[in-house]
Amino acid sequence: MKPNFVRFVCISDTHERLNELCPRIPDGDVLIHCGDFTNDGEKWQILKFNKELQTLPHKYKIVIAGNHESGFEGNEIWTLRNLKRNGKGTDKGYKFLTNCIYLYDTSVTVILLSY
Ligand SMILES: [Mn+2]
Repeated sequence: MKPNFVRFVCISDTHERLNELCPRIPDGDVLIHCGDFTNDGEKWQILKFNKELQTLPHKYKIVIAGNHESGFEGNEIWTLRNLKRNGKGTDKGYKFLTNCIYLYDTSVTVILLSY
């Protein structure tokens, strides 16, 4: 990592296997997880991901939900889901993401200070 540069590291589709992938994720200033960190959005899956996120060294961690994070979308009509996803997920599951900045139809400004 060079001084006076910002390194973004973008990942997605870790599907409950972030812990296995952690050693291969490069360090950086901002980690962006572009969704599908779970298979079904179940609470235990979210908590597992949240715990594993904490082990990564990035200064900022930004996460959005993917289609596998069932229940994250507030206005979702659960009866329109396909059978495989029926009954799966966690209503407002994002509230269990305490080790990152969770974005949904919003943005964030991060400030990195160099010394
Ligand atoms: Mn996927």
